[in-house]
Order: sequence, then structure tokens, then C-alpha cells
Amino acid sequence: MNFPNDKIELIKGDITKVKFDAIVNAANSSLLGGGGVDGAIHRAGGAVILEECRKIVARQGGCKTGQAAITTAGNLPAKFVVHTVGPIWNGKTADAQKLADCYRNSLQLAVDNDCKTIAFPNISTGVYRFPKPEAAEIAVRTVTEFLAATDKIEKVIFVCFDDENYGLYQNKLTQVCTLVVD
Ligand code: AR6
Repeated sequence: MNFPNDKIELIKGDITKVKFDAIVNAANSSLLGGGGVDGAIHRAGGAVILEECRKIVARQGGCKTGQAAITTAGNLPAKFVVHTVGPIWNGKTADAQKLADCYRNSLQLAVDNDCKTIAFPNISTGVYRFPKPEAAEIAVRTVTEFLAATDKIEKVIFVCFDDENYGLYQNKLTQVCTLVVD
């Protein structure tokens, strides 16, 4: 689906199928895999992703909430996986800031690795229970701001797995992009 901001796209589907320079993983701070989109990425990408994650852990001891780390993408059609750790929702303002950090730091890491296209799942809106409307607002606002400040990223795609997130992103993207165009 296309929006007035032609650098942003939206699809409903499985992020492991996306052939972009980078796909983002909603990981946990151990970086050693889990369920949800994390499990899907490790299953489809194969053992090389976990091996590289283990090396990152050995080097820096995991990944803090809001931070991001990058590996190659194994058998996935993408070139890189950016692993970021979303906040576990507990109703605090700090959670919103950490979620924005996830989007910002993932985009910056993609730029640092010469990626021009990047796909995001709906970070923290599964097991970590971040409210979907607020998470969509933060994701769209943070990505839109980042894109306005750099010409290094050519395309960002939000990959929604469920109808609720897909509907929320459609609304948010239309609103934000209309404001930008006006
Ligand atoms: N493609 C795109 N989106 C997906 C896919 C997929 N294949 N599978 C699930 N989603 P979650 P979190 C959506 O729980 O809330 C893991 O165990 C899903 O519908 O994967 O950040 C990690 O190891 C939801 O909208 O991540 C952590 O321990 C979104 O991805 C913990 O879960 C995020 O849901 C992270 O929790």
C-alpha cells in the first residue's frame, strides 16, 4: 500500500519473506532467540544468525532495551537482520521513549551498514504487551522524523502480522503523511 510519503510502505504479512537490505527483529536482551517474530526469523534464517548473536553477546553481553545489534540474515532474502529489544509494557512514559529508541537506533544501524531499505515488525506489541495504538503512533512518528533528517534510507516498510495493527498503521500513515504534505 502506498502513502503520500513515498518512502514508507505498509503490508500485512510475514517479515521473513521481505527482500529488503535489512529486516528488524523484535528480540529480547539475551539476543539468543525466542517466540513470535524472533522465533520466525531464527527458524527461517538458520543457525548462522544465532551464531552471530552469540558472538555479539560474548563481545558486549547482550543488548539493552532500546538498543540494536546487527547480523547477516542467513537463508533469509534480506541481507541483514537488525535485532532490537523493545520495552516490556508497564505503563510508564519511559516505555514510549525506549520504543522510539528501538526505531531510531535500528534505522541508524542500517544506515551505518549502507542499507537503503529496511522492514519493521510491530515491536513490543506481542508478548511485551505494548498497547498497539500507542506503539503505532511512536513507530510512524519516529520513522517519519528520521526519514526527514536523512536521504540515506530510500524505503521503510512496516510489516503488520495482524489486522488490528494493519488498520492502525493505515490510519496513522495517512494522518502523518497528510500533515507532511500539507
Ligand atoms: N512477521 C511479522 N510480524 C510478526 C511475525 C512475522 N513472522 N510473527 C509475529 N509478528 P512479538 P515483542 C508480530 O511477540 O512483543 C519474543 O519471544 C506480532 O503479531 O514477536 O517485541 C522475543 O524473543 C506482533 O505484532 O515481539 C522477546 O522475548 C509483533 O510481531 C519477546 O517475544 C511483535 O510481537 C518480544 O516481544
